Amino acid sequence: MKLILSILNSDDASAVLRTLTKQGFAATKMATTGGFLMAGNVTILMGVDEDRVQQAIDIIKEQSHSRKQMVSTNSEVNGYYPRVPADVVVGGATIFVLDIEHFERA
Ligand code: 2BA
Repeated sequence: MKLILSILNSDDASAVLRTLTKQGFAATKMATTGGFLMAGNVTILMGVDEDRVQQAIDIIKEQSHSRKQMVSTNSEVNGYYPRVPADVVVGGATIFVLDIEHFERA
């Protein structure tokens, strides 16, 4: 079994979770905050059998879209205010796949 940890734009989370659930995947959604923009995003945790990992990744990728986010001179980024407005491309999804040493439901 693997742990898939994916960080998504909040606007994509419902569609991703709906599709994953429909396909029989178990998932946990957590409200998280990106360290760079300090904006809300969503992290989804999934324990997945190895032979279904690629299917899960494909669903996440299909339903996640990249967006340009304007960082204005009033937005604090890591303790600084940009001198000029800038566009940052955020997403689609940032996906990590980790080995699981032990899994059980108690
Ligand atoms: P944030 O950390 O808020 O980053 C938002 C976007 O800002 C990033 O989009 C990237 O385009 C840009 N960015 C991040 N760090 C930067 C830096 N040091 N200098 C310049 N630009 C930077 P994504 O790469 O699509 O990341 C979206 C969110 O995914 C991130 O939100 C963070 O919450 C998470 N993430 C991305 N890479 C990660 C990693 N290696 N480890 C943990 N979380 C990660």
